[in-house]
Amino acid sequence: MRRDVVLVGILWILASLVGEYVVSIIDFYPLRAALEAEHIDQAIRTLMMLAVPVFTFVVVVLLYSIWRFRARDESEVGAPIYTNRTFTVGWLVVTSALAAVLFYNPGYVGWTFLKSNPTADLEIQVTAAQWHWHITYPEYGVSLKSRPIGFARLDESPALALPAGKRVKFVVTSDDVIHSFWIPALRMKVDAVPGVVTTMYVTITETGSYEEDAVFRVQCAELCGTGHSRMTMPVVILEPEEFEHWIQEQQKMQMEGMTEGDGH
Ligand SMILES: [Cu+2]
Repeated sequence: MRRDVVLVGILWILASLVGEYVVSIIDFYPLRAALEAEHIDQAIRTLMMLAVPVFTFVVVVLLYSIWRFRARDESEVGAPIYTNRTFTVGWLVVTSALAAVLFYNPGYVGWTFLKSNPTADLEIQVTAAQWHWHITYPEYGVSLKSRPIGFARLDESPALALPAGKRVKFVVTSDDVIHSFWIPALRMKVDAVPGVVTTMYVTITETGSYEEDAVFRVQCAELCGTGHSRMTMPVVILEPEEFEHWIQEQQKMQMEGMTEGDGH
C-alpha cells in the first residue's frame, strides 16, 4: 500500500506539471480588444491553474485504482472499501481553501477592478428588443438598429462602431424581455432588463472588426425567444480619427434619410 501511495504521488506530480505547463504556456483565448479582457482571461488562467492539481489527482487515483485493484479473474471479489476519515476531512479542507482563495482573487479583486473607474470618454445607449439591438450615440445624435438575421448575412447589418484607446460606458436596457449584451472580444457582458438600466464600462485597447474575427460582434447572451441566436450585430473597433469620420458619415446618412422621409 505504501508503494501505491508513493507511485500515485509521483504520477500526480508529473501529470500536474504537464497540466500547469500547458495551461500557463498555451494561449487558448480568443482575440482580446479590451483591458478588461486581459483581466478576465487571467482570471480563467488562475482558475485553471488551481483546478489542474485537483483534476489530475482525481484522474490519477481513479486510473491507478482501476488498474492496480482490478479483479484478476472472474471469481475474485473486489477489495472491501472503508471510509478514510482523515482523507475525507483533508479533501474538504484543501478544496474549500482553494475555493476561498478564488472568492478573494479573482472574485473580489476582479469585481473591484471592474467597478473601480466609473468614468468614460464616450457613452453608448443600448436597447435590446426581440430580436435586435438599438444603439444610440447620444452626444452625436446617431442611432442604429441591427437586423435580426443569421450569421451568414451579418455583414448586411449596420455595425456598432467603437473607438480604440477610449473608455466606453454602455447604458443598457430592454423593451420587452430579459436579454444580455455581450461582446466576446471585450469579454464583457451585462443583462438588458426591461424597466431597469444597467451599465458597463470597458476600456477598448485594440482595433478589429467582424470580418476579421467573429468575436467582434454583439451577441445576445440570455435566451429570449426563437430569434435569440440571431440577435447579433457586427462590431468594428476603429482608431479614434476613423471613428470620428464614421460618426460624421452616420450623421450625414441620417440627415439624408430624414430628408427622403419628408418627401423632398
Ligand atoms: Cu437573447
